[in-house]
Amino acid sequence: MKISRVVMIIPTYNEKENISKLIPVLQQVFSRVPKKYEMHILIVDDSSPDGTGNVVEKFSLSNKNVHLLTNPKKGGLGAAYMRGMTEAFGPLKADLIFEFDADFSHDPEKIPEFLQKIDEGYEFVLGSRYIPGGSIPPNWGWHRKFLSIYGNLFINLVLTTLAVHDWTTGYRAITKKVYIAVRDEMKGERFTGYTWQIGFLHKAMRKGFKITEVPFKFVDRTMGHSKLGAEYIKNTFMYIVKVRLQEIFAMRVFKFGMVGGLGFVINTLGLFLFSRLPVVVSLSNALYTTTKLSMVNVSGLAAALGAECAIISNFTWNNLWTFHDRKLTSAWSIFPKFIQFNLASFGAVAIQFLVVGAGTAVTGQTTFWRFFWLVVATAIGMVLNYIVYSTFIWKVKKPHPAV
Ligand SMILES: Nc1nc2c(ncn2[C@@H]2O[C@H](COP(=O)(O)OP(=O)(O)OP(=O)(O)O)[C@@H](O)[C@H]2O)c(=O)[nH]1
Ligand SMILES: [Mg+2]
Repeated sequence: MKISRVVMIIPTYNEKENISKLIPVLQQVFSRVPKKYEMHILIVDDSSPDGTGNVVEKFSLSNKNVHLLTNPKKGGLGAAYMRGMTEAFGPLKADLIFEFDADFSHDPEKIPEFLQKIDEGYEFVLGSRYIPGGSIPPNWGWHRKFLSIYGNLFINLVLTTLAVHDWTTGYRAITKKVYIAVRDEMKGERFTGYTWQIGFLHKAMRKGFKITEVPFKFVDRTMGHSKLGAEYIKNTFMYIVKVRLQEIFAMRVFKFGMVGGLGFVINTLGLFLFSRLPVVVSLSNALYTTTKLSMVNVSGLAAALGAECAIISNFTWNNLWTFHDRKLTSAWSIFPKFIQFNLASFGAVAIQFLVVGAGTAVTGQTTFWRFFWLVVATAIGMVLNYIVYSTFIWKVKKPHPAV
């Protein structure tokens, strides 16, 4: 997509001195970016008591590319950015926005470098403090340094990615394409400062956008006050753990495991209950008298009934939950698949018998080895079942060829 209109979104709360110095500095940098870019500034002010809004309004009279958006009350950084982006990509017709702080922590001289990366085809550019050429202020206290450095490492670990070095940075360039893809998921949740940044980046990353980093030296604010508080740290921690858990819960393998676990409980309970049910006892007696098969005893019959209950539960939950995106709905597709499912389950049990039998034949029948082979056999059975389910029973639906 051709990028021509760029809006720098700057949220402010009590930044009067900073903003009156920052706007001229930004205009200066704008005069040096390639002519194809039309640069704008959008200040999102939460009715700052110090009159930041009035200062911006004065600027906007003589600077046509300076815009002010006023929120009636302080609503946090996430809400300010959400409104700012809606305005920038909507009425202001931006192709690209920047997230930028008012307090001079973000070096404006780096703006052309961000634009260069966009030119190269990146869709999301982060200003990073933790790659060569970037830095945090040397005068930061050890706890803030520690939190910032190890906090980022921790986020990478929890979210199992190493692609990004600065998750919490508030210096970013974001294309409209990324915004469109991510915005709906960002609505409806109340984001504080860091969770907004982490959440937005994480969603964009999972959608596979092209992301890169530009190093910059973070400068401590000299005017105004920090809005960073202790509750930010707690919120951030809770947020990333929650996000990761949600991801795990959404994983097919996890659901498959849960359904299997429930099946195991049902199986065990069924064995216990059915073997005590008078009707099962008399049925087994009747069957034994007619067939004379020794396996048709009470526990054999109870085991079979318990197993079938587990199979029905597994089939139902896998259909409704694990493979809900490939759900079987009509009776005539469910019936043959249910038969296949039964065969696969019996197959898995047969393989387990074989593995335990062959294994203990080699290692001997001690309790340890029996248990060991049972675990191995169960693992093999589960993997095979998963393969059968996902490739035969709940096949990926092929789209109908166009006629
Ligand atoms: N509109 C709006 N802007 C906010 C709000 N909270 C913070 N900001 C602005 O967001 C930017 C970043 O906030 P800072 O307080 O600098 O947070 P920080 O950079 O993490 O911490 P320090 O640099 O130590 O102050 C600044 O321009 C703030 O004025 C808010 O609730 N509403
Ligand atoms: Mg700051």
